[in-house]
Amino acid sequence: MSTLPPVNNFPPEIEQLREQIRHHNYRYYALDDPQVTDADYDRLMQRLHQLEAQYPASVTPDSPTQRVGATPLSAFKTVVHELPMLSLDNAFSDEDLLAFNQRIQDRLKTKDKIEYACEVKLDGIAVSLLYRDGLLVRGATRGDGTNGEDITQNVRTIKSIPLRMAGSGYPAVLEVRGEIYMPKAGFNALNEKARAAGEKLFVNPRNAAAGSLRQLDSRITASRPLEMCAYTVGWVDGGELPATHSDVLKALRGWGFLTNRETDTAPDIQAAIAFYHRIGERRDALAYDIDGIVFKVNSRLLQDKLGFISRAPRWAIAYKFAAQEESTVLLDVEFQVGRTGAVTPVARLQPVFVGGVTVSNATLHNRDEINRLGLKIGDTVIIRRAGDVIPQIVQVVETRRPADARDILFPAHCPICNSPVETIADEAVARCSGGLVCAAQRKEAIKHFASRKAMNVEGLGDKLVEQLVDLGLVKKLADLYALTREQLAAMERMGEKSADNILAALQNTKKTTLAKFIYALGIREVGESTARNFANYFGSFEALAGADQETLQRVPDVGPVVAHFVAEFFAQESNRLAVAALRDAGVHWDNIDVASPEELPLNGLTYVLTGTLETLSRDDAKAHLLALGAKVAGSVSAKTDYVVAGPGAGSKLAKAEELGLKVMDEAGLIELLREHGRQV
Ligand code: 5U1
Repeated sequence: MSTLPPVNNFPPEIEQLREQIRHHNYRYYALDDPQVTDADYDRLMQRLHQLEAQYPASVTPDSPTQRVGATPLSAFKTVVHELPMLSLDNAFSDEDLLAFNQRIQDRLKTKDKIEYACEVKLDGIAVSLLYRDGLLVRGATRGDGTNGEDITQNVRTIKSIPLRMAGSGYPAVLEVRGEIYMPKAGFNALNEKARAAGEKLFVNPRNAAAGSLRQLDSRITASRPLEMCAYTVGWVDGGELPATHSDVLKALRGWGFLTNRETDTAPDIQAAIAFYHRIGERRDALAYDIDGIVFKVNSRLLQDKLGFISRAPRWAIAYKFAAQEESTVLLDVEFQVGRTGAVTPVARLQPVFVGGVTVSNATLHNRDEINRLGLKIGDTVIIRRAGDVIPQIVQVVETRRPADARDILFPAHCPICNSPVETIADEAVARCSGGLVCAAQRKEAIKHFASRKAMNVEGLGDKLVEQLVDLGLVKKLADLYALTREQLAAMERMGEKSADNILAALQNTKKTTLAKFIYALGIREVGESTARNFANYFGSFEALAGADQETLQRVPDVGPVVAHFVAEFFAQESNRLAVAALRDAGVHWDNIDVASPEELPLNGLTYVLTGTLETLSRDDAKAHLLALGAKVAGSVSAKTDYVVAGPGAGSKLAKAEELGLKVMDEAGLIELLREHGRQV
């Protein structure tokens, strides 16, 4: 980085810091390739804040410290777009897209293949950013395409929007257009916080982004996890742009804008269709919501020849994915009882096709959720099913409430065992007080015990567990090991062969690991990774069972709530007896030689697993790495040390290669694990 001359006798460090911070913003947002840690970045910002406080006259509007405006607005001013912000025609099938290509060829009087730029269509808010001589001077919403709202104060708070463009060679006037959106993780965290505070939740990331941009107080916008991806330019003056759309995007990246990574050029319409289907398969795994793919004729010369029809360009189209939200009717609410006795309301819906599947049930979580939604039976509701997420009711359409809509009444007694349902103060959840007297809780506890990540008893599926409990053959966990061939063979859809297989599976899985056994007990809030942490910390079951709450909280990721549930579990004699009965039945494991975390051989290293592992299951690979002290992360970043890539590894492997990270295959991982004494 160059050393800049002093400005107005202020210490040159001020402008140097600004340059450094802009450079790191560029690395982080435009290139997705940070060169410093978050802590180092924060230190630079802190130092700049400090110097600017010392030299207030040095502060310039494009200083990285000047993102948040101090005074809230009373209203947004209207902006008239110099060039209208267009909308897009839609396609809903491959045939629609082929017809679009045909229209273009016909209009251009050519049979030549048309090259397309392919981009994801982010589900956010379209915005226009105006730069003069590289400085952000205005941010506006699309509005009706002609008149938008001036949201300059708010867009300035979004860190992926440069206040001053990077690089050089940009036009004197450049209007950058794109989408402001809220990534899924930020949206979930925001809603979690709102839920905890008893506040209204946002319906989806798009509404959250829109609501965040519509704030008159930019400090609120600044607190929201928004990003902006540039996807085109509008008004340009005093400069030239590249000849193709894909090169315009590259130029924008060079000037410091975030552009979407899921972008490609397709040499013809068939390749464009393949791009749509490829992204469609990965839609749920993306970090943000998309509602389609946008195809644009790549040549800007051809774009000009094609022109516009009403408010949409002839040279672009949005090929939409299945909607993730639909409306339907709430027919009834039933109540299910879970493993820990939680009584959960479940919505029975008029079947509706949403997010690619037909949905007829949705969880309602708890009483608070029903109150928050203001829900009644008979209401028309909006269902959202994004990816693998359980369908949710996100909104009631109050204008369509029928006159005979009914209130939802929580049962005072358990629908399964008739024990009283209790609601503990400060807990949103209502619980059946029946404990293991309640067949529903017993069934869920046994299903959990036998499940893949717990004891992994193959063949002992949910339906079979339900029959065994209903017939009174299994009253407690250890009863599983006393089942006979005759008893099992007499169950529905079972023969002697299946009965033998289940008996063999029960025998084989008696030898387990300490972590799996702890997890299998189904202690409240003790998931797989917490169970693993307990096993690694205490080394033996006795040490865990005898630990007090203070000691329990020394275990990584264990706070007072988990410590309370664990201590409570072991304080109950019925639970101690249940464990003793399991041990009497032959369930056993090896204790672990406990080493302090710092002594573990992979302490401080972060691994990412991607692609298919053929020998180890992914869960086992993760468990082995964690046991050796490594961290296992879900995504690749500059902080990753090793990527373990199996066949079919996709974008994570590509990113690892881009970042120059060390990559190993499964054989390499197994060798490493064995070197450190793991039995694989
Ligand atoms: N990715 C992307 N989204 N999107 C939306 N590109 C894009 N282009 C648009 C719109 C409305 O319009 C231009 C084709 C003018």
